[in-house]
Amino acid sequence: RNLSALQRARLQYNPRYNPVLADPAAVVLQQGQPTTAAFDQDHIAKLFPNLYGQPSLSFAKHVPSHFEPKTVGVVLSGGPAPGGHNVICGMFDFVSNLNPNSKLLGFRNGPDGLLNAEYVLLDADTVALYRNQGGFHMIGSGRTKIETPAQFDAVRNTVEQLDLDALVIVGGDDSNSNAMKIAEHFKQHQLKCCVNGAPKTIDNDLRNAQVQVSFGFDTAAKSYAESIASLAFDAVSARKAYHFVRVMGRSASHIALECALQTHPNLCFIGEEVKHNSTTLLDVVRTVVDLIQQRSLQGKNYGVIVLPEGLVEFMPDVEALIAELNEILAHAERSLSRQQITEKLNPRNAELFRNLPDAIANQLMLERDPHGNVQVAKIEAERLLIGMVSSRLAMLKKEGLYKGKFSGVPHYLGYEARCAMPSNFDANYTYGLGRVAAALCCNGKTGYIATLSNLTKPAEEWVPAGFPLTMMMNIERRHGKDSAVIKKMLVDLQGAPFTDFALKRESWKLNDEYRSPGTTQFWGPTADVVSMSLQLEASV
Ligand code: FBP
Repeated sequence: RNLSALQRARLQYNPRYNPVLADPAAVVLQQGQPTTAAFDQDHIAKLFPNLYGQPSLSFAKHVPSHFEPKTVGVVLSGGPAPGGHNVICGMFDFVSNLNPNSKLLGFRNGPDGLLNAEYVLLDADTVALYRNQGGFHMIGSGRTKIETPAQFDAVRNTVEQLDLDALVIVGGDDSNSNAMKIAEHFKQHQLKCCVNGAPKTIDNDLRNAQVQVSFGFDTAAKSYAESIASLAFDAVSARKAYHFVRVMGRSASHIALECALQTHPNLCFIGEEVKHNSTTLLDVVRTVVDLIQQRSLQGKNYGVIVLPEGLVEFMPDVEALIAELNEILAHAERSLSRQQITEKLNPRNAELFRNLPDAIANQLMLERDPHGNVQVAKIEAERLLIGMVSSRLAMLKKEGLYKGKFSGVPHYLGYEARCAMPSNFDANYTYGLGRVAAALCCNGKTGYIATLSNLTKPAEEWVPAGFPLTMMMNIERRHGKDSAVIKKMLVDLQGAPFTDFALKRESWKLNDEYRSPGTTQFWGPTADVVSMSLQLEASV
């Protein structure tokens, strides 16, 4: 096969994990205290009458016992994240070690595979091709949401038809919330099939007291930070342009924050702070213009500015516009022109919408994803800012208040990192999560998420556990209905990573303190260095 030297070398890498997970037949799960939910306990208890309140589970080693062969399914759900293949490898090794007659079925293209019983039997030769490799293409992924009674019935049919003992859903907060609903549904229908989840998303917002990090974040942030540092050094070398870099991260700015900690850009917006301070689009533009004016007084007509892709939704004026657009678009029976939409908006939103460049207005009108999210990946906020900053600087120039030269170069760092080759951290983390998820399944546990904690220590000391998904849930309004979902974790403005950033950022504005973390390393002294966010969080 046409593999690069690095791909071949990574195929040989043996992920490291806690020895407690080494012999599948010797793993025992010890029950902790009964649990409740993050919020809205009574409501959630009513929605999950069969599974609410299950105990947390810790892992220990015992005398090995005999296990009958198991048939386990796996689904990759949502956007790809580095390490997905290793979850499957970890599961495969665990179930086939437990009993060589066990089977692992990979459902094709996300939840659709479950609905349509489209799957592939994963054998040792297939799995061997994907060890420590980026991408989700071993079985594919998808964003279909399982929500209607007919869809739940279809999933049940598939599981019964294939006589599945267990199913693992690898996904973000929405997919894991769905895993819990499927687990409850199966229990209610007295199916033997267990359903458990694994925490995936580069956005790192599936996080809480139990889940220390979601997989893929470490690699994706490293990959973006490498590019941002290169752009920063390009800026200071060529001295002629401002690079406006939008990075992925839909509802939370964890990626932007980590990239800022790694690279020290002149400016980085954190969506959660923008929201907290009620910073409007015009305020954001003014902040950028001030920076450019100040730097030009020092002869610096260049720089690097980082923004999270979710920024548009955090600015209260744009957020209000998007909320009203969501309503209008959800209830529209046919497609509406920009003019027709403008007429339906309240006067304040209409004015903002009218003043937006055509490209951005069109991007805001795009269809929402199956979970009701605005597709912020397609909203070119960096171009919007460059346009608005440029007009304001032109005005200031006329008034004699700005004498510099401005050239803004837009960049979007998004999809290129979601399938990057997983860092050692993500390779170890996902392989371990796969083994933990398989252990939960093979020991008859259902409605749990697989976790590993103590992640700033060597991988052999990471602590495996299973926590009931209901523990992380609250009630949120989705599509006009109350729904039990896992609470997303946004950037905590009191937390250690943001505090560290807030202390240092003033000095990055005018001084060029750019920092290069370099390319993700797989060997050598820096190969196992974890994200700064994780290090800072663990240090408190
Ligand atoms: P997940 O939450 O499914 O992991 O996806 C997150 C993400 O990568 C966001 O950062 C981004 O906005 C979005 O996916 C893009 O989604 P799509 O692939 O549907 O364009």
